[in-house]
Amino acid sequence: MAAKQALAQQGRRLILSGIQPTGIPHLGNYLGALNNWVKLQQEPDATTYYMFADLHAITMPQDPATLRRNKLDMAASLLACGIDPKRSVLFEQSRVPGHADLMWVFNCLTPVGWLGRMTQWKSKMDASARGNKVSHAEMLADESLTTGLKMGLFDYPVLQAADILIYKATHVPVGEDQLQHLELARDIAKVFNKTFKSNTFPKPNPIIPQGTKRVMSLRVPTSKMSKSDPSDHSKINLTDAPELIQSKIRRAVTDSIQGVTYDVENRPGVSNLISIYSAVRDIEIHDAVKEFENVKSTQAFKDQVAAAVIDRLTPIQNELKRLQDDQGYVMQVLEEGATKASEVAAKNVEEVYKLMGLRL
Ligand code: AQP
Repeated sequence: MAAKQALAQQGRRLILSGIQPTGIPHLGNYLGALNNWVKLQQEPDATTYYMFADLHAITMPQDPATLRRNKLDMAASLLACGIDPKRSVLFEQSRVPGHADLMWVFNCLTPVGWLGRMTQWKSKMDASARGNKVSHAEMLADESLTTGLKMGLFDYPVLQAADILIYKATHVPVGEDQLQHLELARDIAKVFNKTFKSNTFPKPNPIIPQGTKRVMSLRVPTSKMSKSDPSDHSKINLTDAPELIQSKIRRAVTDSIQGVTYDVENRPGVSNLISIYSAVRDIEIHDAVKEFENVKSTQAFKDQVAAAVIDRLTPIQNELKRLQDDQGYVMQVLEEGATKASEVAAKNVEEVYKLMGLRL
């Protein structure tokens, strides 16, 4: 029986990904991550774990009531986007103690210098403190440049490594901005295996989804669309009503050049809208550009993009409304997810503790 099970596991990919419950997911989260999560859970060789990274969310200040509401909205949104609890383990990170347990073990193995080089904590610092010329090392050495840098924010790539390795995940869907953290997880896995002369952890590989779009802000199209952007007009939330989507896209920053052409460098706003259009319609960029060949005005172009976005989001929004009225079901899914994830995590933490001599 065990041999049969081992055979069935061979060549399987164990995939883990997460999203921070820091607000309503937006079109960027959907096109860059969630849509791909739904596809991955349908692949026959994949076991998929998807989590709400609530412990990561608190690396920045969070109002408790808002965080609670965001978590519920996020759960309903993920289900509405098509995450199927029969195919995927959907769970809250903070419900599985193994993440923090393993993080502590990894903290005791990870050189501080590795974390000093990570770009994320620096990017969350106040722009004036970031200063282009100040290196990571210089920043860390000068307390006045890192006011507000909490240990959790500095250390969260180690928690990310624990999130991945606690399930012995072999694959992690990531955006390019997260590759550095995945590399750190691979290094930590290597250090652990070497220190304790074991093959406990696989080296997780990135899945960089083909054709996935980095959706940019509608207000500043050179920055990515972000949940925490204070301007609501910079993003399209999955819950936005059709009229609001149309108004946000109509007001999206473009340029005064005639016609619709794709040129990310010189026409970031127009290119972002083309890219959104091609993604929601599941067509190639050059086919999208062709469709706009005879468009009469910028407003007509924007209205066509808005109509396509609305078309794509309407079924998700209908399902989301239904789920928001069925909180009992959403809570039950999360309960079952936490139970399944905790079983696997607890077993793997025990294996680690035994190897390290923490168990008698
Ligand atoms: N604009 C984007 N375009 C494409 N993909 C994106 N993702 C985020 N923004 C875009 C992808 O969504 C997944 C979940 O991201 P996250 O919520 O864990 O954190 P994030 O990347 O920091 O997303 P936000 O929206 O910018 O959140 P805040 O404002 O809270 O920091 C990831 O796979 C991410 O690549």
